[in-house]
Amino acid sequence: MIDLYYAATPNGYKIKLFLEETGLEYTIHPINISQGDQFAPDFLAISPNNKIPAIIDTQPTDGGQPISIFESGEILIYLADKTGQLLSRDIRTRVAQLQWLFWQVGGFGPMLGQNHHFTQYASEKVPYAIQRYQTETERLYRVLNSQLEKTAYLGSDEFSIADIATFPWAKFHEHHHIDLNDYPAVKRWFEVIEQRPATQRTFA
Ligand SMILES: N[C@@H](CCC(=O)N[C@@H](CS)C(=O)NCC(=O)O)C(=O)O
Repeated sequence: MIDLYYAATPNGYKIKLFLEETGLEYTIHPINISQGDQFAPDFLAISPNNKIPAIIDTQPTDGGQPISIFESGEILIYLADKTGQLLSRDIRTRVAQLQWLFWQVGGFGPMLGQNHHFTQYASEKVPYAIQRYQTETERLYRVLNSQLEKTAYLGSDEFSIADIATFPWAKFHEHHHIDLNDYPAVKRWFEVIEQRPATQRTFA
């Protein structure tokens, strides 16, 4: 059983999407990040960086005490290893998939998050910041498009946790002023993942 500490944000959706894909049993514990739940001592004990998502695996494969994990990239790798799904065992494919997973957690997520912040939430309009993050967002979409011209999914022709990490951010492309028609390979990839039953359940 997986306890998922969750809010309906791109980083939260990643883990829900994995759990829906694999059928692992899970319970959602909502964390209201607008009201400050992420700063509660009980939550900080699991997620010291005060961010969702976090999980507790109450039945780790070693049969020992529950394991708690924060950081979406590590949660996805842990769950992929636990289930033997959605991360290749082939060394070369695994490298390709993991480098795109890290590309997402280190770039595509944080930069698009800054884009959302400065274009939608900031109380003050800061043209320099808006332009900086919009330019970087478009660059990242070009990088994504170039890769998806070469492989069906991120890093390989197999759907993996790299796609699971990236799709929930691309889902909000309109929020970061991206027209997918300008990125045809991303559009093709996006539409294929959008149709997966687990994706439909995750975003229902
Ligand atoms: N690097 C973290 C980022 C997680 C993150 O940014 N979570 C946001 C929601 S999408 C959050 O919890 N924000 C609350 C806060 O910053 O106080 C991960 O990949 O798990």
